[in-house]
Amino acid sequence: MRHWLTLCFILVWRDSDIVSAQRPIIPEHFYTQEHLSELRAEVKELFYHAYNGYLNYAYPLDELQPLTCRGVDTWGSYSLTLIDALSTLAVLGNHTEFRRVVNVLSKKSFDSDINVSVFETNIRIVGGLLSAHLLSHKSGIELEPGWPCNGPLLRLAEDAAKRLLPAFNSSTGMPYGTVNLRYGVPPDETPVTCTAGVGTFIVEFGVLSRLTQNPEYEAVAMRALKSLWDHRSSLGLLGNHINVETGQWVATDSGIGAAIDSYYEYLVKGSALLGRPELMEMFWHHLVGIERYMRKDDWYFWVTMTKGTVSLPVFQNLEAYWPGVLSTIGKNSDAMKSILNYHQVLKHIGFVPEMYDVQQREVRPNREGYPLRPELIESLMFLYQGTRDKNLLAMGEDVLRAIQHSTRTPCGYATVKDTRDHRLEDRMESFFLAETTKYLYLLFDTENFIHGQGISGKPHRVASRSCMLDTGAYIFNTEAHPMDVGALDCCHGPTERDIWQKAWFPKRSSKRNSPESSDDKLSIVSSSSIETCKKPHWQSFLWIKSPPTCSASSAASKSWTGKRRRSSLYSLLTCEAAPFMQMFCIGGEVCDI
Ligand code: DMJ
Repeated sequence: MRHWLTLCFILVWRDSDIVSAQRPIIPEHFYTQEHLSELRAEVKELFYHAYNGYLNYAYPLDELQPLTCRGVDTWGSYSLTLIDALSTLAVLGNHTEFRRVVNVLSKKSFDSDINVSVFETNIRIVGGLLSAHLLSHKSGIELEPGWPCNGPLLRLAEDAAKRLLPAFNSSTGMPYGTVNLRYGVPPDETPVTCTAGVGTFIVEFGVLSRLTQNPEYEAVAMRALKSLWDHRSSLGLLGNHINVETGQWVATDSGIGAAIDSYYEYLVKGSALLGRPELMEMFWHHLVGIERYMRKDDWYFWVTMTKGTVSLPVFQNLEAYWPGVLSTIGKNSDAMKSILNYHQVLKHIGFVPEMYDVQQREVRPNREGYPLRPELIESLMFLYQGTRDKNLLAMGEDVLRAIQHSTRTPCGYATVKDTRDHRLEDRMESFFLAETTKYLYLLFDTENFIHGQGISGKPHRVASRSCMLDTGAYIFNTEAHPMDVGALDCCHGPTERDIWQKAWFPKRSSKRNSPESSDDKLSIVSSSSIETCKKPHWQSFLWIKSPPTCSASSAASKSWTGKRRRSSLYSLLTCEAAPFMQMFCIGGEVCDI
C-alpha cells in the first residue's frame, strides 16, 4: 500500500559553526553564472570525448580501452557503456543521440550464454534501462500507449531482470553473485556473496514491479534485504561477505565501503522511492552502530562486526558516497565534516586512491589506483544541493582538474594505475560516463531539470491513474541513473478516485473538505500535533504551486509513519533535509494521512 511521507513541515537549517570554522572560504563573487557555464561546457566536452571514443573504437563491446583505442567485453558482452551512458545523454539534453541509442537498443535481447555479475547487471543494465525509459518522454520519442507502464526499454529492462531472478533461489533468499543469462546459476557457483551484492536491488526491482505491476521483483529484493537484516550482529553491524545458503558470515569486518556500501544507500533510497518506512528504520538502527563504532574524527574505519573494535583504520574511495547519503537524510553538518577529510586526501595525493591509510597518511600498497570513480563528486553534488556552499563547487573543480590533467588520452579517459606517480592503465569503466561525468555536470548545472524543487511538474494520465512527472523528485540508483519517483504513481497505487477520497482529507480531520473548497490549507493530523501545509491546486493534481512552508518544531521527532517515537533514534526527517525531501511533496509522497 502507498505510503505518504511526512515531508511538508520542514525548514532549512544550515550548517553548524564547527564546520564553518574548518572550511576554506571561497569569496561570494567566485562561481558566477558565467563561470559555471564554462565548467558545464568543459564537462560536456569531456563527456563527448570519452563517449565518442567508446563509439568509434569500442562499441559494441562493453568498454573502451583508452590507451590502445580498442574495445573489450568486461562485465557481460552487452554493450555496457552504451547502456550506462544513456541517462547521462538525457541529463545533458542530447535528445537526438538519446533517440538514436534507444532505437539501437530496442532490437536487443539478453538471451545469451554468458555468466554475469548479478549486482553489476542490475545496477548498470537494469538501472540504466529503467532510468532511460522513465526519461524518454523528454526526448521527443514517440511513446507507446500506456507509457510509462509500457515501452521497449521497460521490456528490455524486464528481460534482463528476469534472467537475474534464479540467483535469488537460495535457502536464505539472498542472491548468488553470478548468473548465466540463459541457464541460471552456474552449477559450480560459490554461495558466498558480498553484502552489497545482496542488498542492492530494491531500487531497480521496486521500480520494475511498480511499473509492470508484477510484484515478484520487489518481493525478492525485500526478502534478500530482510534476510540480511536478520543476520546483523548485536551491535547492529553487518559483515562484508555471507554464505547465502547457510547464512554464515564469511568475512566479518564491518564498514561503510567496499562490499557493503550500496546496501546502506538503498535502505534510504528504497524507503523514499517506494514509501517503505521499515527500510528507513533499518537504516537508523545501523547508523547508531556506525556512529558509535566506526566514526573516528569524522573518518569511518572498519571494525569487527561483533566487538566493534577497529580492524582497519583506512579510508576507501568507495566510501566517499557516504556524505551524500548523510546530506540526503538531513545531516549536512556531519556530511560536510567527512567530505572535508576526503577532500584533504585529494589535495594530498592528487586523486582519491582506492585505499588511504589515515594513521600513516599514505596510500595503501596494492590499493593505489583511481579507476575514475564518482563517489566524491556524487557527495559534493548532493551536499551542494542541500547547502549551496560554494566551497563544494571548488572541491568539484579540483576533481575535474585532476581528471583533465592526468587521465585524458587521445581517445578517452584512463584509469590511474598508481595515484603516486599517475601512471595509467588501459581501462575506462562504464561508470565514468554513467556517474562521474553526470554528477560533475549536475554539480555545476544548478538549473538542470533533475534539480526541480517540487514546485512544478508535468501532469500525466494512464487509464484511471493520474501522476505527476518531472518534479525534481528523482532517486538515483547507485550507478547514478535517476528514477522519476512520480512516474511510479502512473502504474501503481491508488487511482485518482482513491486519492480524491483519501489523500487530501486527513483521517482525523474534524472537517471534511470538498474538492471545490476554497480553503487553501490542509490540516495534517499526527498523533500529537497539527501541522499545516499549503494545499495543492487540484487542477494540476499533486501540483503544489509554492513549496510547503510549515512548522518544523515537531518534525524531528516523528517517523515516516507519522507516529511519535520514543527517542530521536527514530526521527526520520530533520530540518536540514528540506531541499531534497521537499521535492517529494510534488512527487506524490506528500503529507502523512
Ligand atoms: C559503481 O558501479 C557504483 O557506484 C557502485 O555502487 C560502486 N562502484 C562503482 C563506482 O565506483
